[in-house]
Amino acid sequence: MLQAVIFDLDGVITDSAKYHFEAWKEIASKLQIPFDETYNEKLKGVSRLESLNLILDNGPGRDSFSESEKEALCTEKNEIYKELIKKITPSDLLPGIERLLKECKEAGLKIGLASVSKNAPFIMERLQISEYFDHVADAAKIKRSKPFPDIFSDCVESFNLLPANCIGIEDAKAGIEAIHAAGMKAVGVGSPDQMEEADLVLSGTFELNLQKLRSL
Ligand code: B16
Ligand code: MG
Repeated sequence: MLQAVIFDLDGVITDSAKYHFEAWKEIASKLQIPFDETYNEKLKGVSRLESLNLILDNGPGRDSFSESEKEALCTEKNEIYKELIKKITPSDLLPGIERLLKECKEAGLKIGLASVSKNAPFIMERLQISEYFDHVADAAKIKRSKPFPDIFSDCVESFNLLPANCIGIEDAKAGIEAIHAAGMKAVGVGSPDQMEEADLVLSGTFELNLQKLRSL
C-alpha cells in the first residue's frame, strides 16, 4: 500500500537544472572546457564537487586542479547559482506538482524531499511549498550522492515506513538508480532514454497524479 511519496527537486518540482547549467557554463567557459546541454545531463542529481569533476573530465582532467582550487571553483559556481535562483517564484513550480502535493496531503500520505542540493530549502521557500513536506533530507549530512540510495533511505527511515510502500519521483538516471537501490518503486519524468530503468515513465510532470502512483 502506498504510504509515502518522495520527490526530487531539480527537474521534478522546478526547473532549477537550467540555472545549474547556466552557472556551470560560466565556469566551464572560464576554464575553456567545452560544455553543452547534452553533457549537462550527466550532472543531474550529482553533487556539486562531482559535477565539477565531470566537467574537468571533459577538459584537462579532474586531477589537474588541487582540492582547494576545486573548492574555490565550486564556491564560485554556487555564488552565480544563488544569484540566479533568487528570481524563482511560485509560478516556477512545474505543471501538476502542486496538484499532486495536495492529493498526497489529502490522502494522508507522507511527503519527502530527496534533493542533494544544499540550496533546496531556499528554493522551497521561494516556491512557497515548504509546508507540504513532512521531511526534507539534509543534503549536508548525506555522505553518498545519487546513485547511492542514502538520500531516499533517509526519507523512508524518517517516516519509519517500509521502502516497498514508498514511491520516488526523479528526472535523472542517477536518481532512478538511487530510488531502486533504496528498495522503492521509481517514477521517471522526462526524456525516455534517461528513464529506461523507471517503473513508470511520464513525459512530463503534468502527467503525474495520485491514481497513477497508486497503480504502481
Ligand atoms: P547544489 P537534485 C542536484 O539536485 C542537482 O540535480 C545537481 O545538478 C546539483 O549539482 C546537486 O543538486 C547539488 O546542488 O550545488 O545546489 O548543492 O536533482 O538532487 O534535486
Ligand atoms: Mg533532479
